[in-house]
This record gives sequence, structure tokens and C-alpha cells, in this order.
Amino acid sequence: MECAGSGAAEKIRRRRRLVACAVAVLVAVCVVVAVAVPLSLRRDTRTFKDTFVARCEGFKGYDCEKIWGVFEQAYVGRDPCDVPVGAYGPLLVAVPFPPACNRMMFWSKTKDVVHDFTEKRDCFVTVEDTLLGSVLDGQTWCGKEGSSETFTTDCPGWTQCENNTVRSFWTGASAAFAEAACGDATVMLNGTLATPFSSSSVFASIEVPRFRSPKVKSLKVVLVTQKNSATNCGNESLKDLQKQLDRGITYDCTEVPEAQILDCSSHPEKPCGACW
Ligand code: N1C
Repeated sequence: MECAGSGAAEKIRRRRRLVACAVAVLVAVCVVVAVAVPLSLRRDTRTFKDTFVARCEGFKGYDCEKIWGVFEQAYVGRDPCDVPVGAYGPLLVAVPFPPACNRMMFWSKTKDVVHDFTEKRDCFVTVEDTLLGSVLDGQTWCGKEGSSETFTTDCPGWTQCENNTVRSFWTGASAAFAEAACGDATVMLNGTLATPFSSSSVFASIEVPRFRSPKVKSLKVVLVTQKNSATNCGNESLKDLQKQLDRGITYDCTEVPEAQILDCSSHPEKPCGACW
């Protein structure tokens, strides 16, 4: 009897301990949720501004807090689907693109190989190598009506609406960058695509129409190919590109294997002209 009794007491004690444990775990989870979730939300916006300012500070002689302030004005408190390109006008005026005659590099569907090249070699400048392009490259941001915050998640993208916060920025920045072009401009296009010059791309719709002769003398197409690329410089879409150029701008096209560009990227001692 005694034995059975102490067994029952032990059972009750064990059950109490289990309940206490469950309560403790529940409280701990509540505390974590209550503290960590708002923290992570706050961290989101802080990281975005921090990244912006830190990348900006890599460029000497700019007031990065001021630039952040002008940038924010473009979209904060706005419907993220209704940010016109013009909203970034004050930012593009505050931080103009310095003209880099003969060194400006454009691209379409070749982002990785282009940046691998421009990062390692000091031959060409893409918009991502400039202050504004670099602080916003690869980023997502938007505002919300009635809020003074910057959000980096749940921002509407290309499929939801045209005038979205991010797209309008790249449209405005690409237009200003192309307007600054002078001398010989270069573009890397993707030779693995059937249509390397696509009318819906930013390059075709925003940049090409802004190349004006005689400021821009020539456009040099570097068609980046792979071993089995079927597309070459005779491609129909490249004929369209030629036709769309302002009269007086000369055009040439060179097929260059991607491996050759990557190899050139890793040999900074080679002169720029020797890459293709
Ligand atoms: O539409 P794309 O290329 O032809 O645009 C590329 C062209 C480049 O020459 C740049 O000057 O337009 C400019 N540009 C950017 O610099 C840029 N950085 C990041 C355009 N878009 C840019 N992004 C993002 O990549 C943007 O979100 C947009 O949708 C893509 C464009 O890539 P793409 O189609 O390969």
C-alpha cells in the first residue's frame, strides 16, 4: 500500500513539474516573440539605412546623411505603387553622375560578368560603380501611406505595378546615367539569348534613346558568348539596335567568350584595350 501511495505522490509531483516546465517554456516563447519580433523589424530598416550610408561613405566628399534625407523624400509616406520617376529628381540633381567619357559601360542581362569585370579592373564605369548606383544595387525598399518608415519587405515588385518605388529609381538613374554618356560608350549584351537587345529592357527603352550625337561618338557592343551560344553579331535584334541609334553614332559589335572576360578580370596588369 505504502509503496503504491508513494508511487502516486511521485506521479503528481512529476505532473506538477511537467506543468511548471510547460508554463516556463510558454513564458520564454512569449518573451522571445515580444522582444525579438519588433527588434527584427527595427533591424530591417536600420540595416537598409546603414548599408546606404556605409556604402555612400566609401565615396569621399559627400554628406551621406543629407543624401539619405533627399532619397527618403522620394518614397516615404507614399503608396509604393505610385512613385513616379520624377520623385527621384531631387536626388539625381543632388548627386549627379560624373561624366566618364569613353569609359561608360552599359549592360543588359549580363549583370554578373559586367560587375565582376568593373570591380576588378579600373577600365569602365557602370551605374553601380557610382555613388547612387552602388548604395541601391541589389536593394529593395518602399514606403507606406501614413507611415514615415522605410520598409524592405513586402514591397510591390515588377509584376504588381509599373510605378513601383524600386523600378522608378532605376528608370530615373539609368536615364540620367545615359544622358551623361560621352565619347565611346560600351554595352555588354548576353549572347546566350535569342534576343540580346530586347525592347522591354531598361537599356533599350531608357538608355539607347538618350545617347546623342555628337556627344556620344560610338556604341561598342560586347556580345558575351558561351561555348554553345547560337547568337552572334549578325542577330536581328542587334540590327534594330543599330537602327535606333542617333544618326552620327557609329556602331560596332564584337563576340567575346565569357571566359575571356573573366580571365581578363583576373589580370589587372593587362591594358584595358587588350580585353577584347
Ligand atoms: O533592363 P536592363 O537589364 O537592360 O537594364 C540594365 C541597364 C544598365 O545599362 C544600367 O545602366 O539599365 C541600368 N540599370 C541598372 O543599373 C540596374 N541596377 C540594378 C537597370 N536596372 C538595374 N538594376 C535592376 O536590374 C533593376 O531592378 C532591373 O529590373 C534589373 C535590370 O536588369 P536587366 O533586365 O538585366
